[in-house]
Amino acid sequence: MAGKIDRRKFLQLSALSAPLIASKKSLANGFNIPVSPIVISTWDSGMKVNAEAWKVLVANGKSIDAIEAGARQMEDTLDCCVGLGGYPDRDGIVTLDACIMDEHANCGAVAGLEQIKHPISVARKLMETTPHVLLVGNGAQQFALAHGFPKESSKLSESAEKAYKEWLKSSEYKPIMNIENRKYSGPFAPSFFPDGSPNHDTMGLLALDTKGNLAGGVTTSGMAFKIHGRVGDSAVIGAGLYVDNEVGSATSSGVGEEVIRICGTHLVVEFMRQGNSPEMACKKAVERIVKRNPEKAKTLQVGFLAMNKKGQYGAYSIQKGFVFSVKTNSINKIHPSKYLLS
Ligand code: SD4
Repeated sequence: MAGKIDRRKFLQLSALSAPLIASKKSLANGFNIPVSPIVISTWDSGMKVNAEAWKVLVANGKSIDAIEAGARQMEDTLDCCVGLGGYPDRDGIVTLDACIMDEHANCGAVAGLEQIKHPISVARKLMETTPHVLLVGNGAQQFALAHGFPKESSKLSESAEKAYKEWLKSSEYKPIMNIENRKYSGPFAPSFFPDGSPNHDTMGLLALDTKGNLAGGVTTSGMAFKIHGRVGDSAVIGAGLYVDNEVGSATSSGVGEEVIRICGTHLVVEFMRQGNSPEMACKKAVERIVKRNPEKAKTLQVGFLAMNKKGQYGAYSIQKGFVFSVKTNSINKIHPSKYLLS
């Protein structure tokens, strides 16, 4: 008798635990995980960025602090596309764009910032100490200097100088980028990077802390060989970054003008508000770009990355090649993004 009851109980328990087992299965794909803390970021370079952000998150720190720590890691790295080692504009000057946003919709941004190592921290300082949201060029630099950020050399990094000299031979502005990531070789490999390795990897990152608060940040040297004074999506709240603590957050990488045209990340967050998953929200934003100009889209790359309030995440890009990095308690890896055009 006791054996029978045990068996019945066992069967009842098995039935109850079936959904749990099923949900564990979906956990394995990494896309359906209600979890915090979590940090996700654009590109494979996001692995190191996530590791820095994670130190803050795992110590029950705030998502905004994790974002700043992660972005600073990238700004400290010698890289084609972020920080002072990045590729210059067509006048040979490195100009940096960055923005940051917290769970209260506080935000700060800098654009065209020269000779300052940590634009993400300048953006945060602006957010926290002034009523303003965006400073550009000289004004942004003066603000940074006044707040104790040291002025760095204007000398190009060795790789940036090499790339710039190579580009000067044609001086043609061709924003073909990341249609194939550096790990893949393909027909759309960027033509103006002499060693063939670096293409353009703006750093956008999104975090959810243990208190359930979202924050995000973006930092970049912008499109290589742009017109001096050009500002991309990475300094524009609602384009390169948007955070709504009730719904979710999104960031972007790719040709910034296309992202600005559709207020890209704000659109992604609104799609999530309507009940779409992060991946579907990103897909719909990508479709909006492609629908407006299908012919032009064939040679464009834009990728969106999003996370909702539950820590579920997803991405979508126009072309193959966009990847993103994820860090949770149980995941630490690079994901390829789905894409629209083949
Ligand atoms: C820009 N969106 O300046 C940036 C470039 C970028 O990966 O994302 N590169 O338009």
